[in-house]
Amino acid sequence: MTETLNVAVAGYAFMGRIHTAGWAQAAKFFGTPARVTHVIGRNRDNTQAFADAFGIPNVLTDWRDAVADPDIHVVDVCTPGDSHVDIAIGALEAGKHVLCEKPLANSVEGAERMVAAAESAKQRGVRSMAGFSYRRTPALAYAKRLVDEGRIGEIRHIRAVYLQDWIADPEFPLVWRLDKDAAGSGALGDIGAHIIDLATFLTGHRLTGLTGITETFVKTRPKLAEQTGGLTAKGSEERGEVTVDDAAVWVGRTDGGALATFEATRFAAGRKNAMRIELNGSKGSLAFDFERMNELEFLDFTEDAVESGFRRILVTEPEHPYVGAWWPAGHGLGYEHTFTHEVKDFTDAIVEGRDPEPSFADGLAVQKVLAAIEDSKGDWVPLG
Ligand code: SOE
Repeated sequence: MTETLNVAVAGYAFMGRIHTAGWAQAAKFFGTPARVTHVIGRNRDNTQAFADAFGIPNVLTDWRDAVADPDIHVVDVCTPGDSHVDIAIGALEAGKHVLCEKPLANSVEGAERMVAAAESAKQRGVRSMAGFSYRRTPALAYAKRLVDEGRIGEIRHIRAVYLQDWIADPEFPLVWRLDKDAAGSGALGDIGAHIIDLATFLTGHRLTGLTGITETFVKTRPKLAEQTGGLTAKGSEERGEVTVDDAAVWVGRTDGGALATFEATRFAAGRKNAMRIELNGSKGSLAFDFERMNELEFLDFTEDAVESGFRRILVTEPEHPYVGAWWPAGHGLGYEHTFTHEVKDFTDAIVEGRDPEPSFADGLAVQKVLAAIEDSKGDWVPLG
């Protein structure tokens, strides 16, 4: 029988919360042999309140205590980017399997150190994975299956956008996601990272070069008085400087011969979590929008044009990836399910002794693209 893995989740505000829910649901719906035994947060009272609400037996205020605890097998890093490198490397060196939220680090150099630690830990059977949760959206996992089966042929265009509007109000306060030291970059790393990863996941292509520009529309904002939720906060009277981008656009070429265009913004009024990707190939097209996450559009270009058109596939059948473990056909899934699938896949890989995907090296590849976009300022930047 597989030993149940004890998981310590670092962070509890938004990602820590949803990962914790994911671990609990994975055990229930997929029989995943893991449970969250510890939550780590700097503020003891708030962390304890979270632990009480989510039924977590132990609270730690320093990640080093988790790393030193022989009873903890997995560390799940859900903190802001500025602590990823230290926690992940500390945990890997102590022999803990590590799942780390995206973007992997706040710099290429940090991500490289994490990859080195992951490679060395791998020799000792210790696994690591970057948390690009959208790969585990059933419709996107199914889209990948169609691409792999050659249903859209040679890919010519990758067209991806990630549109949100939660800071479009210039009076929205300076939360950590708007602070370069804490987050590394703005919309670029927070949501742009997802579409860079997804484009590679779906097509297998990597960018060979790009040109990009970024913009910070609102330069100062009220300083943070209180974080009231994952993406909500109250501001104070005092104002401070926004040190990250509000939006980024970039275009590139891929090693598979495609042209790729991307846009990431938190200023698309009315778009809440519109992570959209369209692929156009020689034999067909696929289109997806996370705001309709249970649907996938597919156009079979080999059909007679007179009757062909985009068909809307409801990705809610038990035969679709992950879906069979949930509800009867047609009943649909939500954002949180992607995290359940993520921790399930991560644990399966640990138990089966193989490397989970996406790896830290995949996370580093995304980091290099992010850095190239920031460096580009409209110039062409080749990617190795
Ligand atoms: C905020 O922009 C955010 O929560 C991202 O940090 C997540 O990665 C994304 O899934 C949803 O939006």
